[in-house]
Amino acid sequence: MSLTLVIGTKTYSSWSMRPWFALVEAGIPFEEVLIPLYQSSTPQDIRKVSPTGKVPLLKDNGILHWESLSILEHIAEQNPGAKLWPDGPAARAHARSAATEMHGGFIELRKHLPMNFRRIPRPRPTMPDAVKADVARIVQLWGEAREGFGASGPWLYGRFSIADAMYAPVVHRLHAYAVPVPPVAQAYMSAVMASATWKRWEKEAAAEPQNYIHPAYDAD
Ligand SMILES: N[C@@H](CCC(=O)N[C@@H](CS)C(=O)NCC(=O)O)C(=O)O
Repeated sequence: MSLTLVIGTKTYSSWSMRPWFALVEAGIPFEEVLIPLYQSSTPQDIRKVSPTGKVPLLKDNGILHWESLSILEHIAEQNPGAKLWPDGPAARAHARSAATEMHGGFIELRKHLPMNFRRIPRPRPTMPDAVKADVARIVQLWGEAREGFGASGPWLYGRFSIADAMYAPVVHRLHAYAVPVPPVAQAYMSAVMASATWKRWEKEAAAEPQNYIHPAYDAD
């Protein structure tokens, strides 16, 4: 398998982080191509390779995959040994539903708490009720996963799965905006942030050049 993953700036690109996280965590080799976001050339640079004008994109032996969850499904299908979905019908149903709920939802959280790996963790001055509702639903889902299916390890369903990749940027958001969460969610977040994969993304984001940085991102 010859894989190329096209991603955006690691500091900001939450959708890029998802398939990257799964590939690295599963030890699947790939070539990374990074297109910096928020540059004057960004829209045309992404359009050259992407039918949607968005990243991430995966090229597998010349075949293009777009949309983060579709990319993750392809990675899981091509790498059955990596076991990127949990075992058992109930855990799989929960994990697939939770991953899809993330892909299509939590709009308010995404809008008000954008991913920014350079942010020094601190709360926003105000937190809209709609964001609080998204957070409440997320911690409910994480609690169900951890308490119902997570006994074998620190990830949502014990072993690492695509659901963890889908929620990795949410872990960052809740941490970076110092959002209070229950102990089960906090323990899960600490485990994700302690992983070598997380630390690698964090280190590579911190090493991005200054001209990748969008000043408006850290306004409050
Ligand atoms: N639904 C898409 C969302 C992709 C997306 O919004 N990507 C952002 C970066 S995180 C992007 O490409 N932005 C570039 C732009 O809008 O110019 C997915 O799941 O991959």
